[in-house]
Amino acid sequence: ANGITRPKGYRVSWHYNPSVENHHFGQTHPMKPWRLTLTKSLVLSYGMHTAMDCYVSRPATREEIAAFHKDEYVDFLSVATPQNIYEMYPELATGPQGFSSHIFGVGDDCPIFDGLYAFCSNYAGASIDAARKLCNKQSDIAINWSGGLHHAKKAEASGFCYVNDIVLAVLQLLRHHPRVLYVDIDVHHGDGVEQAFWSTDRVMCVSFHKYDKEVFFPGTGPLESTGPIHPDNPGKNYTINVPLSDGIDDETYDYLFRSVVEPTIKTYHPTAIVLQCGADSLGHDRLGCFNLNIRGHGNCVSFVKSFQIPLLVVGGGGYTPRNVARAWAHETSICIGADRTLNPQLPEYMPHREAFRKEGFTLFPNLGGWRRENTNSKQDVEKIIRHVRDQLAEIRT
Ligand code: VJV
Ligand code: CA
Ligand code: ZN
Repeated sequence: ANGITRPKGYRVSWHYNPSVENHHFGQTHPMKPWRLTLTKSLVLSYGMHTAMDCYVSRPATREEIAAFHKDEYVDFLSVATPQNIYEMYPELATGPQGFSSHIFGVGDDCPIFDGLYAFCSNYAGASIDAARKLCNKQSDIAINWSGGLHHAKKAEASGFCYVNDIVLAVLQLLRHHPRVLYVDIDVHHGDGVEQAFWSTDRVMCVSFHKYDKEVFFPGTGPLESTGPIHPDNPGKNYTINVPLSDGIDDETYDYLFRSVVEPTIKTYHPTAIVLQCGADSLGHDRLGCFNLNIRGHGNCVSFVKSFQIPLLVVGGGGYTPRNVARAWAHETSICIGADRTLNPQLPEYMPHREAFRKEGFTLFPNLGGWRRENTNSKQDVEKIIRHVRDQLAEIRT
């Protein structure tokens, strides 16, 4: 009745465990699992679940998490609670104002909340499940909107991320795939994934992000940061960074994305791709500073999909929940080939419809153009494209 059918010739799976919605970083913390509730509401109300294989994912096991993370850190995550944390580490309570602690990275950005380990193991389990569906060819595109937490390090929480589900999923893909391409359109630099695969040519990491050292988190990812410098290190040139300034618009981003991603795929020949779709690169994001619209953001998904290479799609940042949900619902429709079928007006009857009132119940509100101007000049953009072209020429040998 809504015109949504299974895609022809390929399979899409959706991996999700609604238990992730029950966890809260804290009342005023910008990371809101509510965005996942809204995303699910749109996906189901449009009937998009009927076009996918839908799996309730299981929590990742301790051993699966320890495939990347240090044992002591996994132990810590699995036992820490808001009640026992100060007993275990009294120095957390006595740190300087607005402390950023060095105890496994916990602090204001990464608080210890009730159910933290259940939250982490569930979003990680969904990414691992999704990767396995791609490995055994039961899916061509596998989606986990609750994943994409790209800042987590081996033994350290960072930037709202505790367990790096992307690294865990890539490790799964590497069991069957010789080369994995990672593409990250979150407004923040994908530093945790970059660091994990810094010294290998089996994973190529590409991140587009706002870059302003010392000012914008995490402060890494300049254009010149392309892997280890030593000529014998296999990771040399297998990292691509696209540093951007405030206000980038759909047109500029689309041009840059195509100009970087197409030659990268044609040079590297990945056998699987992981796309991190952080929605904090949209205009009007609470933490971001770009001017992308839902369609501009979604164009990145369409473009990557067009290469028809097994694709893992994960979420990431996104701090204006209703727009995150719009973007990820639209991108789900792109994955199943229904983006031209969906009614841009939201379904008449759906849970939480009121959350979308402000912009008039449309999937495509105007998020670009006027809040801040595009400070990325044509010269900046061309310099990036030249740099990437020269870098790719080095690995062709
Ligand atoms: O900029 C930072 C680090 C500080 C120290 C901690 N204070 C709270 C903020 C400044 C230097 N952290 C960033 C982290 C961004 C993480 C992005 C994650 C992702 O989207 O890439 C992937 C999921 C940052 N920006 C804004 C905040 N933190 C922030 C944190 C809060 C907050 C308001 C802003 C934490 C708690 C509360 N409010 C109550
Ligand atoms: Ca990024
Ligand atoms: Zn982000």
